[in-house]
Amino acid sequence: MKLGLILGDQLTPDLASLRVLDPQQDRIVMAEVRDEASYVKHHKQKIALLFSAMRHFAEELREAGWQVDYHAYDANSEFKSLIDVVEHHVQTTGAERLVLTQCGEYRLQHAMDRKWAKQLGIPVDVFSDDRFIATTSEFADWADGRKQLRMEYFYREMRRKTGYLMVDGEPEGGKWNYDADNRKKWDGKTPFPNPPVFERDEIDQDVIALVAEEFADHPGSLDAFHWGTTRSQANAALGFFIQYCLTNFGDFQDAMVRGERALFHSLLSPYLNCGLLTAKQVCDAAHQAWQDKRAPLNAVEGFIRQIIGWREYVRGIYWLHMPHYAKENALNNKRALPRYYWDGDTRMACMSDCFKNTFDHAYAHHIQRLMVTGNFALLTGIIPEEICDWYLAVYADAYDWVELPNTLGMVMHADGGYLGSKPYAASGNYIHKMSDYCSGCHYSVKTQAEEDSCPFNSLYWHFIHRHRDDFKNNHRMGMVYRTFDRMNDEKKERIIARADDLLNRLDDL
Ligand code: FAD
Ligand code: DLZ
Ligand code: SF4
Repeated sequence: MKLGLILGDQLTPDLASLRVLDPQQDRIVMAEVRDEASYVKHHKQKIALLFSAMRHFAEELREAGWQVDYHAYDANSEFKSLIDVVEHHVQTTGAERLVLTQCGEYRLQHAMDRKWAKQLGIPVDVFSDDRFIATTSEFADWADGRKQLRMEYFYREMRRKTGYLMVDGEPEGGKWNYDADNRKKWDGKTPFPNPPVFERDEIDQDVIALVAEEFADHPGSLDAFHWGTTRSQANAALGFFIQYCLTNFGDFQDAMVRGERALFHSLLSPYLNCGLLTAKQVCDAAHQAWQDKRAPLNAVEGFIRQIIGWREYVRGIYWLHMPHYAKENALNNKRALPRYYWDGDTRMACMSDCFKNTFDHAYAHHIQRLMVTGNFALLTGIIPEEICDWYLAVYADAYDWVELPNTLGMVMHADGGYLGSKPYAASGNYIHKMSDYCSGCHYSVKTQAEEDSCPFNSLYWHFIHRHRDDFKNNHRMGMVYRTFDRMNDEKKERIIARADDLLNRLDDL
């Protein structure tokens, strides 16, 4: 008899390990455990979503005829970690093998590979996670011999592999990428659809009460817990996105609007990452909308690229370069994460709105993460590990394999430009151009070195100035350095002095 362990982010009925197990003979174990729930201070909604989705999935498996041993969270349990639970079950059932699907975090996978078989005294079979479009070895083959890895080229391979938006081997419409059409500020007119709100069943209610009690000191609120926790709710969320959001997804992909939590984004990442939806299912639905002429090409291409491009690409990089990737700090950052990343209390209107979305919903859309909270951490030189732990904690979709390359590589440029050829550093001007935040802000986006000047403005030039040696040979940064060098000395000094002052009292902004 074999034992199959299903992790919280493996809630997919045709998971690789389930395909090799036999419901008649083998047993499944699933467990809510302290170690997984607290390796960072996960947002309350992230834990609630995972625990509830795990409990619903266990029911789904039982209905399909599986024998499932499920450990609900108990703070006083003698089992603190997954290996504790598995060891107990191996002993009580006499299982001869443990069967796993490759997991999403190096920390756990490493322990499984190195320690579990020895500790359990039985063989451990690990199957590749084929819910992804590319296997980790396929990515490694593609990366082999390339000096720099560019998402765009990998993405084209994935387009060819999947056939999405391909006509006779050529990209639909003649172009691979329609990003240039996807940078509009919101027009102030197109109405935002209200994201679906799901009814809570008994399982949800039990879990929400448990999380409120046991994880009270974790960040975020449970008041607006709207995530789906079953496969059918996740399917409904996908249907909602395709019907009401996809058409405008491309146009307003980079826009930000005060008080609007999702705009036309899909809110599907938590379901994709825990296995309630698969990448193929989501891309098939978007592709079908294009074929039925229900959504324009720039939107469908942009959406599919995020999934078969970015999502697969960051996973490939993660497995190619862990564990040393997590330790990189190419810009030699030394500053601690400011207080407001945890309490949300700041006079910067853009940051405040992103924090509110984060704490109320365990969500922020990509541009909020990249160009506001991420950009601020880049400009101020936050220690990569601190900002990475923050992103890993506060979002319902956060798992190391996807969070780390996005934060450490894309946002913090801490891998020395391996993932992105140029840092995504921007002044307040970018935020002003793409949002309505600045009109309601304590600071003025128009000035750089005054008492009330937008912090992003002087911090941007401070970043450019202090990293001249890091970027002076980067041809994509040439224009920026020329602009800086053309400023008169007095102006430069005032801007740098203003930034130094802000950096000295970073917690007070
Ligand atoms: P949409 O805008 O609707 O996009 C559709 C889907 O594309 C997403 O659901 C997601 O699966 C995928 N996607 C889009 N961009 C990326 C990307 N850069 N990397 C990987 N997948 C992408 N995404 C996570 O899933 N988990 C994380 O922990 C995570 N951490 C991030 C940290 C930082 C600093 C940044 C800048 C981005 C991070 N992202 C992460 C990527 C992206 O911000 C989220 O996937 C997206 O905001 C999720 O919201 P959505 O489902 O509404 O996305
Ligand atoms: C994120 C998470 C949380 C909060 N809790 C659990 C848990 O109690 N049990 C479990 O199996 N998985 C949990 N997870 C997801 C895991 O952390 C995730 O499966 C691993 O990190 C591998 O990606
Ligand atoms: Fe953000 Fe600066 Fe605009 Fe204020 S003025 S909202 S701090 S970009």
